[in-house]
Amino acid sequence: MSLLTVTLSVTLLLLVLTEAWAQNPRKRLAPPKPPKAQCCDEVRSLKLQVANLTSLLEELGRKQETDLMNVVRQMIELDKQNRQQESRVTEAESKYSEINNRVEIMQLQAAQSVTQTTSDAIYDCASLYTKNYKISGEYKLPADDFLGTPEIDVFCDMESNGGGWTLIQRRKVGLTSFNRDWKQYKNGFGTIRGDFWLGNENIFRLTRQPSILRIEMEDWEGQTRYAEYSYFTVKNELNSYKLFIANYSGNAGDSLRYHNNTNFSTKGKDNDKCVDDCASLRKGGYWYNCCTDSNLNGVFYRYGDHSKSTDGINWYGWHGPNYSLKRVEMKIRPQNFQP
Ligand SMILES: [Ca+2]
Repeated sequence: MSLLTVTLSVTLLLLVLTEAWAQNPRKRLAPPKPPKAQCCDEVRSLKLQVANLTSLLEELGRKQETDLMNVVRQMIELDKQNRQQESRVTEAESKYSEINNRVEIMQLQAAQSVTQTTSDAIYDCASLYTKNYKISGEYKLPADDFLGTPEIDVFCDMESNGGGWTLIQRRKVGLTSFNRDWKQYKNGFGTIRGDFWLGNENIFRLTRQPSILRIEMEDWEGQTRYAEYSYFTVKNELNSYKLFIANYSGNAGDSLRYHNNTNFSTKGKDNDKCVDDCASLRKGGYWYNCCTDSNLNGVFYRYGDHSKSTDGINWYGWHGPNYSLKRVEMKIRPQNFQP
């Protein structure tokens, strides 16, 4: 190694050492920066406070929302309870008024039976109406020699179109089968406050006085229609309770005309004008022709099933052969009745 090289090396080493010494103390001696650190701490603490406040606010908001929801829920529940109570009151009221009506009717009938003479005999709901029985409901008609009727329970409609109507048929509940035999249709069946057929024998006797037939119907949409015949009578059993109707008026269409001048048929008694057995096809007792333009004693179908069959409670003039009505009432009144 030459002297020059050694000298250079030592010089370089010295330079490096000097540099290292010069940097180290500078670092060690760097002054602290208290103002900057203090500011950051304050900001950090403020930020933390803001964050805390924000989460507190959020929590409060959530709590308020929950409280509000609870209040709304309670209000809905109260409203529901209120409505249930209201409907219970309404039900009780209607039961009460019904009982009241029955009591009133019974009192009136008791008074009537004491003062009754042959000249003001009670044949039907129309004669009750003219004697001031103006509440719709169940009545007992006494046996009558003129019409040849036994004592019968009837339902009187004292409101529709002037009142005085004796119901001969009703469909509204749907639990009573109308697919019955001759004898049952002859004597009547069902319950007078629900679904029933008054009986062909009773209808024959009641319509010995010139009568009007009124048919009221309701569909599953709550619409109502009616058909009225100012002439209505049926023959006696020997003549198969043959139907005679005339002079249609109404808004349901004339769907009984097709059945005019036909015999009554039931299950097991095919009196219709058809090769087919209409009563078993349409599952009711009726004045079947070949077979129907209406089938008011057909099968009661509920909403949803009411448009699937052709043996339902049909009135072709309104809803055609594939629509079973929700409610039907057939009622009669003497032609000479003055409301
Ligand atoms: Ca036949």
